[in-house]
Amino acid sequence: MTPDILRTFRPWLCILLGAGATSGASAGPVQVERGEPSIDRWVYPFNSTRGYRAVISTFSALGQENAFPPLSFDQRDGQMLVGFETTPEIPAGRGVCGYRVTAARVVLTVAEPDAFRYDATYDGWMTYLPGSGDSDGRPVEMYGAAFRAPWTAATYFEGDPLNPGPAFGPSTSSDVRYVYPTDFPGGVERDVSNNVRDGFDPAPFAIGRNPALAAGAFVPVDTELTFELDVDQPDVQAYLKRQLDSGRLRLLATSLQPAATGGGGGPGTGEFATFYAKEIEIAGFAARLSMTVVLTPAGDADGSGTVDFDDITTVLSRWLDTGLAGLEGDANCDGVVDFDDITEILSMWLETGP
Ligand SMILES: [Ca+2]
Ligand SMILES: [Ca+2]
Ligand SMILES: [Ca+2]
Ligand SMILES: [Ca+2]
Repeated sequence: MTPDILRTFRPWLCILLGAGATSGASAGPVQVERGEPSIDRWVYPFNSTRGYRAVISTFSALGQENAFPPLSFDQRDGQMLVGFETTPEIPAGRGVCGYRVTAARVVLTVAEPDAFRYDATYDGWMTYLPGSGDSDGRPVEMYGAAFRAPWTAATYFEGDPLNPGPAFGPSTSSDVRYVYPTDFPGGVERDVSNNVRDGFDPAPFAIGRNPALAAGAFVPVDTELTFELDVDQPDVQAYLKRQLDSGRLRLLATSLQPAATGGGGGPGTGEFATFYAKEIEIAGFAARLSMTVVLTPAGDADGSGTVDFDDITTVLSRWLDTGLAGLEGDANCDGVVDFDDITEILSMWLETGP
């Protein structure tokens, strides 16, 4: 059946569904606010505190990745893991199609005065090549967090002085860290820690921004950087849905800001960001989360939270699109928009009633 034929049936569908009304499966958006993370850890080979450090830096090892064999370093060397539990406001286990995130932002607060310059836009990988030049500093980026065996998001924990958390990785080498940043292209975890070496531009979930700052200006201490996650980007949305289904959100702040010259840490100007961890124990300084989520019922093709005629319209407008399960129009969560989605909408409608 084609969209044209469906449009022919539209008047009948309208009568059947009572167009304009909504089904009984209606639910408003759910708001989640967290004033501090459940976990924040410095992900860095030489971090001995494993979770209980009060400040966390993000920087690169560009130019020094292999300067000390047999050690090797990821280009995004110092990374900041932050995690928030999303239950009970958002119930876990609804399946990835049981959620749609309409807004998500994380705020990090800068812990050192005038240590790096403000760059609110992504810098392409080629701008990091020797001689390419950059005059306005480097952005701090946020990505999803992926885990390597034997650790998972559920088991990787934050330590304390008596019980240090899991190690950085099985060894001090590149490409092995137990938690790494991913941009989740097509729903697949890929490590973006060495994107300059590997010659590709990842898609950050967010860039740390503060509209009060001037481009290229040094960032004052206690400045807040807001990471507004790009929920309209399908890979970001897919990542967040998976996180909500597990009940835990994990994100990594990373940068390619140059670490200090000499004495280890890589060449460069030493302009890199340091943020407060929750162990600073000063109100308002820890990472915080604000998130808005629609709990979407089966048949909700447009993620509005209700099943109604707009879902039929959405299916028609996205007819035969394919992608990750739960793409717009995919009412039955099988990754393709087709007549089965119409059937799903109708059956859910008849089940819940207008
Ligand atoms: Ca911590
Ligand atoms: Ca720049
Ligand atoms: Ca809907
Ligand atoms: Ca489908």
